[in-house]
Amino acid sequence: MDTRDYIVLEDLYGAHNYHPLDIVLTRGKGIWVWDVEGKKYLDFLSAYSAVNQGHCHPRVIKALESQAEKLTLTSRAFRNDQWPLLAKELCELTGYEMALPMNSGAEAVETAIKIARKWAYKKRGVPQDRAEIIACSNNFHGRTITLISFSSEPLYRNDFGPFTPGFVMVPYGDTAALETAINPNTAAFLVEPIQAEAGIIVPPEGYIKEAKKICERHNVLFIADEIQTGLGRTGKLLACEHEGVKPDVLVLGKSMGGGCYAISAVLSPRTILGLFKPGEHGSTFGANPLACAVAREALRVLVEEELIENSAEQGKYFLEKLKTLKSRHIEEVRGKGLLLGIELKPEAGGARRYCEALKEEGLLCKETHENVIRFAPPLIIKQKDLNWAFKRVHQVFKKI
Ligand code: IF1
Repeated sequence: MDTRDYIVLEDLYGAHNYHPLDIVLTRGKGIWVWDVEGKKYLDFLSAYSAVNQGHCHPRVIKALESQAEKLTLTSRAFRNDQWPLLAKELCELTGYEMALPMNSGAEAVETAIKIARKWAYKKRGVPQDRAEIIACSNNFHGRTITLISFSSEPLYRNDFGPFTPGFVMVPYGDTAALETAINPNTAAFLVEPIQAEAGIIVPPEGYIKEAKKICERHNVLFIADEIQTGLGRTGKLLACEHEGVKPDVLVLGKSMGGGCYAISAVLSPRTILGLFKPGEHGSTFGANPLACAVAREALRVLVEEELIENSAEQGKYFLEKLKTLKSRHIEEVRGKGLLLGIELKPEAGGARRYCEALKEEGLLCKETHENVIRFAPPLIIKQKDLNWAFKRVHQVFKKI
């Protein structure tokens, strides 16, 4: 079977909820992936930051294999010997007291919302069923009905109502609007430290710090969705660290699973997650020993291979290089660590054709919305590979 055959099959039997680049990948190693024709590409997307450790990292795969031979799933009806260790290691790494494991990012954000509501009723004295969560315009937190209920993107919402009530929207980057939106029923403020999906939107400097202060002043929880920005992506363990902020509730996902297993988590002090009582929340696959063994190794790799430091260093290097691009089509180059984007001018004809052209040159990246090309290579990437990538980017901008 060749590329065409796979595409025909997928389009015939698979739902069309995506518009992928037309390459069919079959193998990955480190920063490289290969398609079914044997053509090699540099992965400059990392499955939206889920593959921070690189494809098929030998240590992660070894952890996966050896755990798979021992025990894979118990459900939470019984305990297993991996979750306690992951819980401890994750709390020690991030500086929190308690962790709650889920599978997908969306589930973890839903979990954070549930516990914020319970906290509001038990600790803030909000009347039952009146709790409000403040979220930001252009947010992306996942695809469930509740999460799209406060999306400002019509594509994610239209035709999927009715929606979950209890959410209030404020413009991203606007602390005055946040403070105005807070009222006696407010439970939490939910925010991405950098809005990745919205187009690598970096908020004004000091925004996260000021927003946290406002939340403290009004006794409102500050929930950071670091599913994409966390675990080294922006050059710090957590993107909130850039402003010295420790969220009350932290949501992690994606590369926690080392690029090979879905696992996510919510972290907080005991005073918050400690409010969950047995039976109030859970998941069949949450904290399964296979996921936990993989996550433990994925986190060790992140620290021991100094991927956070590498992300900071290489990200700075690549951003400087991108800034040397001379093209009348470029509006702005921005980002932190290895979460970078090129925003094109509206008249550039859209980011998609740039991604198509980069693919032809062997560099895989993805547009976000109309006009932003997103770059997010695995955090193991070295300078010489960035030079290789830059040559391709440079060529494509020269050609188009
Ligand atoms: C898709 C986007 C990225 C996230 C943040 C929660 C979630 C995500 C900050 C939910 C997920 C993914 C979802 C994936 C593509 C990707 C994406 F373009 F859609 F928006 F990365 F930018 N919070 N982001 O980025 O996590 O439930 O998916 O595990 O929907 O196609 P999930």
